[in-house]
Amino acid sequence: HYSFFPNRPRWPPGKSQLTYAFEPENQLSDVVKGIFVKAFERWSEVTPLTFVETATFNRADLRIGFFSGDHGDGEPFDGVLGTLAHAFSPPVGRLHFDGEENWVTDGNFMNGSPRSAVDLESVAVHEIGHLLGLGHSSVEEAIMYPTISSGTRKVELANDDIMGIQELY
Ligand code: TQI
Ligand code: ZN
Ligand code: ZN
Repeated sequence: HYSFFPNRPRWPPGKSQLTYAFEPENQLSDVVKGIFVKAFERWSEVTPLTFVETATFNRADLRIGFFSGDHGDGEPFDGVLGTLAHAFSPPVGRLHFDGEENWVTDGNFMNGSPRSAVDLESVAVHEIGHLLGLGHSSVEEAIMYPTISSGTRKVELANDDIMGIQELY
């Protein structure tokens, strides 16, 4: 079953359009940015929320970046595997990915791909759930279930995720 953060933080009811921006120093490719478009779509399909990219990083509601090790927010990353990413609950909107992971961005887990490969879209859909106010779920099929096997792709919301997000928005 789905859960929320303590005190149920959420984006305010009058604010259905959320802007997002990428850390300019990361110089992310269009392929990576396109993965975020798809990940946001999973949630906008089932809520009144819309997500629009903006160029002004400092004014965006949701700020996305890749960082290694200590990056100044008291939650350092730990290299390959372990922590993959973290997101802050509303109204903070920071979404950080561990730059040292072997991120898979082509959706292909071929034989022989490294055991440490992590599917970026799967992690992005999960972290956006946190950004919007969802905690973890006890339902194994749910995007918000707290573990995923390395080399696995899980990008479709389960009914449990949909019921949770629709209770908030
Ligand atoms: N990062 C954890 C996560 O996002 C951070 C975390 C730990 C957390 N406890 C929390 C966030 C409680 C909110 C509330 O869950 S992670 C997965 C999964 C991680 C893990 O790097 O371990 C995914 C990030 F579910 F697969 F294990 C993304 Cl998809
Ligand atoms: Zn961080
Ligand atoms: Zn999580």
